[in-house]
Amino acid sequence: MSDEGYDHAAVERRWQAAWDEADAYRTPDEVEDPTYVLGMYPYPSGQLHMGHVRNYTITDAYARFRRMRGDEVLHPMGWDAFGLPAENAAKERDTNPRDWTVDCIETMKGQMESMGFGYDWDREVTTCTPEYYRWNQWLFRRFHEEGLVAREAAEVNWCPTCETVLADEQVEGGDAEGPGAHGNCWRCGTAVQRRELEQWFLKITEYADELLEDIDDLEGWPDSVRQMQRNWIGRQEGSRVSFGVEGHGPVEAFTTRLDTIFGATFFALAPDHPISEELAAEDDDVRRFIEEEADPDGDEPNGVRTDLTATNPATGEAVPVFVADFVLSDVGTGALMGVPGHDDRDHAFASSMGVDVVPVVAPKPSDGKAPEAPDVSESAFTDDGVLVNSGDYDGLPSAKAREELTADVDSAEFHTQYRLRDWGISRQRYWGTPIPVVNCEECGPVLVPDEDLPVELPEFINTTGNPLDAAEAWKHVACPECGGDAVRETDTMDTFVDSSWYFLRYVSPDLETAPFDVERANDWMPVEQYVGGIEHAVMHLLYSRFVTKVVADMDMLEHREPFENLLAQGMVQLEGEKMSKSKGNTVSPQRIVEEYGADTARLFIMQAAQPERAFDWSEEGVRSTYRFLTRLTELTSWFADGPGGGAGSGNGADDPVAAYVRSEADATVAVATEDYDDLTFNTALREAQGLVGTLRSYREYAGERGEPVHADTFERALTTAVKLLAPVAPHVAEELYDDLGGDGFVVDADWPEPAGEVEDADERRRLVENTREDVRQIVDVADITDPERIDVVIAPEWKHRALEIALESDAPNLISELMQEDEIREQGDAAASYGQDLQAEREALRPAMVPDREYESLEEAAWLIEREFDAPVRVLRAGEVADDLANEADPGRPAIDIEE
Ligand code: ANZ
Ligand code: ZN
Repeated sequence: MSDEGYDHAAVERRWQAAWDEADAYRTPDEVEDPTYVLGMYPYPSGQLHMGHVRNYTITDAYARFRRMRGDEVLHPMGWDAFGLPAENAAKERDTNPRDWTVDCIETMKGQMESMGFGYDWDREVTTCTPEYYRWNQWLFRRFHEEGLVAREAAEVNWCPTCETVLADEQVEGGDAEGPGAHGNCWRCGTAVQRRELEQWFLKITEYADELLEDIDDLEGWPDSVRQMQRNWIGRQEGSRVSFGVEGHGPVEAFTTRLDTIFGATFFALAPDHPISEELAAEDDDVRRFIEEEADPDGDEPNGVRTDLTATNPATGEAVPVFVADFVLSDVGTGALMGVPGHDDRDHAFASSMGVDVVPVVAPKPSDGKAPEAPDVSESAFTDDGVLVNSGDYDGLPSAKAREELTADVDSAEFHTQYRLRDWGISRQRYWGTPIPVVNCEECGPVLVPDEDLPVELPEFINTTGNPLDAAEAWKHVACPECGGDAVRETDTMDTFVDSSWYFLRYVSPDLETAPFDVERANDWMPVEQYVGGIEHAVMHLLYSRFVTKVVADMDMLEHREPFENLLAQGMVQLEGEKMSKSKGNTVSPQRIVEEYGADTARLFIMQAAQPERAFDWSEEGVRSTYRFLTRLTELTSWFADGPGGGAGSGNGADDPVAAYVRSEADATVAVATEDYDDLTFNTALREAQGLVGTLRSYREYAGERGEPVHADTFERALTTAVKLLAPVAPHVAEELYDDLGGDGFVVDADWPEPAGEVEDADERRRLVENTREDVRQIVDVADITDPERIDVVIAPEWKHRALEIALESDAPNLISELMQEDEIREQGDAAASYGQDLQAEREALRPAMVPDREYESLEEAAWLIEREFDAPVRVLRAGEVADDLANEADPGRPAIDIEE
């Protein structure tokens, strides 16, 4: 506990209880202006970490901001409660995943409450409950009815020692993703094998085009995420073309560069292409390559020459056939035509294999010249160009050649290829949604009818394999179709199924007749602001987009995209490294809450950086945030107990110092509101803290002069600062708002509005800042220790006029234009010299305020200069001083005269 700080623990306890009591975060039932703000729900690991705190502080602050601005906000929270870690933890601790998960949820919920997140807990969604996962099963049936479910054999990781399927995360060492994964079992270290199993797929590829095209409309998403999704879908326009392989007939390859076919001097097959596998049975070299050497992740392309040749359909020539590891079995057809003259990888491969390299595309020649074949002996020429060495096609541009060749070559046809694969949702483990299928000997796989849903998980059995396989009583059922003996599907669904629609469940979390209420979903959706980690940039977001589109096609939703705006929050780091349990460099949110309070933790995180950026945790930063809140608390008590309590009203509305404070408050509101709107909380908070700083100076200044502060001004500005901080530091804001006599909760209060003019706030601030900086410079350069008096002189009218002309004019010679004005010409040399300055800085000129407004602004800010330099300040108009002093002043940059 810090004894120098405010009593954060008491404040936070008090307001959390008050919010609870008043049900302050209940979502309104009737909504006119629906705003859905959502953070990605967490996996209930049992520990809230700083990444969570950052994520949920962002959504919470934004939700509170929108609420104070008068919007009706839906801001729920739930649990991504299925998944492997719970199953592993249960095995280790000899408990069951349900109890373990429920415990973790309880702990984390408590931690979230201690952070002061304003959730509507009545809408809590927990995916491991039958009330939730029955709708996964229901949706699976609907997808099936729409023809969007397929059952196919697919490979899984298999540990022969543990006799169990392993998730990719359970395979250690090597690259465990995708086909060809290799590595060792995480439990026993045995080399992992691949096994084919019948699995269920959702046909996301049917939506590939729409998913791709609609990315263009997601303007509220970071470009990086949009690009990652495009790449993941990976649409490529090209051609399929067959090469006749000796003894095997035509073999298809995919190419985006059919224009290069005359340069296809080899043909290559993936190691697991059916022909490669056939060859491996007879040819030892091929077998050895496939089993021992092939490394799809290696830097160098490797391969083995087979005894076969293939016929290039364009040239009619026989080319050698290789089995090569850079040919991927799950890309295109698993075979490619190798064009070393125009593809880098093919070039590297051909060079090491001694295959011919023939240039067939030349750089586009300049007009009238003949194309000249590029030198491809050292490296490939990979751009489009004009065909050479290509028979009748010579001279055609690449694009045109692709069209013509695809039409002319018998075995070629246009083909659009995707990188995206159907979504395999089968997981051979217990802690997930049972796939609602029964396998009948007679009828094959039969879907469990709606009225028998949910298919509930049986009790957990602690075994090495899939506990559902061991659940004999649960497994054996009558076939829903023929009534005969049948066995349940023992696979469960990928947990990405749960998260692909949970945002829809929040709109009607208790609905028992459907996954969500259509009308409410139409009201609340799309999520207006979604916030989460960049690690979900592809899968979770893509699956959610897919499910949203399917549901829309089933007439259950009017929206085709789930998330309008997406913020991917940056990492919380310690000394430049991502905080993570495995690195052992985490900072416990709980400790920070105990020592400094949730408000300090939230405020520190939010002011440390823009939310998208990574930032470094700093204990010193935390302490300084805490000191700020302590000072604010102290300032508020001083005011509430003194001037705010009616002790004195201070100088009236015409006092320039009070006027300064009022315009600062207004400017602060204007800027901070825009920043909140843009989710740049760090700058909004800097503004609010700046205003608090101004108020503290005001208090001191008044105190030094033995005058009271102007109570109305002070109260209004302080309340403004408190409200601007409220979304981020809600507990202390409630406390101070209450101290200041606010009505009800600050979370329900109206967002502040500027009371006066804020249009020239930027210029005003710049003027004051520049002036202060100039005084500092002069004092510094002239080594003035004890100034007697500081004069600040406004630029003469004619200079203002000249600046105006300079801003408007596009005449090449600005000076002669200026000299047409009598008022300026009369100034002689001074005018010429200022004209030259303007001409020189023409691009960078900014408008200045009119002289009267400059005068007024500097009068209002003079006290700041007086305090800083401990000398009286006079603000003077040009006419009040000698011409040469006045002429030193520019608009926006007064002249300074200091008397020692
Ligand atoms: C001939 C060719 C000539 C190609 C040329 C490219 C350049 P990118 O490169 O991303 O546009 N390809 C086809 N199937 C493949 C597989 N199973 N594994 C690895 N690579 C494969 O992707 C398209 C190109 O990838 C295709 O076009 C093919 O090489 C290669 F000057 O065909 B190309
Ligand atoms: Zn049957």
